[in-house]
Amino acid sequence: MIGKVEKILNKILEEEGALYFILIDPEKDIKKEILEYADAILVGGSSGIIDLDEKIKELKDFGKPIILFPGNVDGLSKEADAVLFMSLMNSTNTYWTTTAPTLGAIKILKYKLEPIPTAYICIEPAKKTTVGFVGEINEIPKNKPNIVAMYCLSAKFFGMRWAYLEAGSGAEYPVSNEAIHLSKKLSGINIIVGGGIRKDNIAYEKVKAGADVIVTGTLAEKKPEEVEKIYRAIKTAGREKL
Ligand code: 1GP
Repeated sequence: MIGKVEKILNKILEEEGALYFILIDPEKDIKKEILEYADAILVGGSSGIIDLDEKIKELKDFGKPIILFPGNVDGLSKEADAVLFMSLMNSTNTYWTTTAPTLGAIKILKYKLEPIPTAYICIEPAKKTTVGFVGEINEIPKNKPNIVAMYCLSAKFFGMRWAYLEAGSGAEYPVSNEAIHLSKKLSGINIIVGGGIRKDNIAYEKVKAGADVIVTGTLAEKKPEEVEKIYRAIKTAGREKL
């Protein structure tokens, strides 16, 4: 069943052609004003979180949906609105494909969090980043866009409505336009792209290639002045796609 948050996201997508998610690592401090540019706030990190409930409460004033992006079962909070309910599809360890989400499921139910079924797919150079190490990935080479697209098709057949193509936080370069294009074309599900996106022209290209959502994380900490430009590029490309 499609929940309230997902309906909001789909509506913005229909009207504006693309979405911008800002990822907050609760361990790090950011300039909160930039959150006005986010269609949704993702909260998460791959390396353990303290005081998650308190951090999320502070973000509620911005009136944006707060979606958890859990790095593990401890990344859940009843203060959030929804959670990317993810399987790290190309992990070599079944803990990350199915066990962690299974262990988290009962808490999600009790906390009344809206699960958004999402395939999490890690692509080169993700192995050099935290998610690649922690998630024990079978890294998809950057020159194999067809494999990325096949994972997205598989995700669709599993009933997942979203796929997150991840190059890893702070990645040297982002997921290729071709991988995004083929994934969207083959699966038709909503494609989220993140990792290593730091410039507005790159965000623009990714949306034109087929990304429905662009995620930036590091930018909020290191170059908050770029956030507005990225937002504008995403919305321009989104409108051009409609
Ligand atoms: C990480 O894709 C996100 O999961 C964001 O990556 O920190 O490189 O923007 P960056």
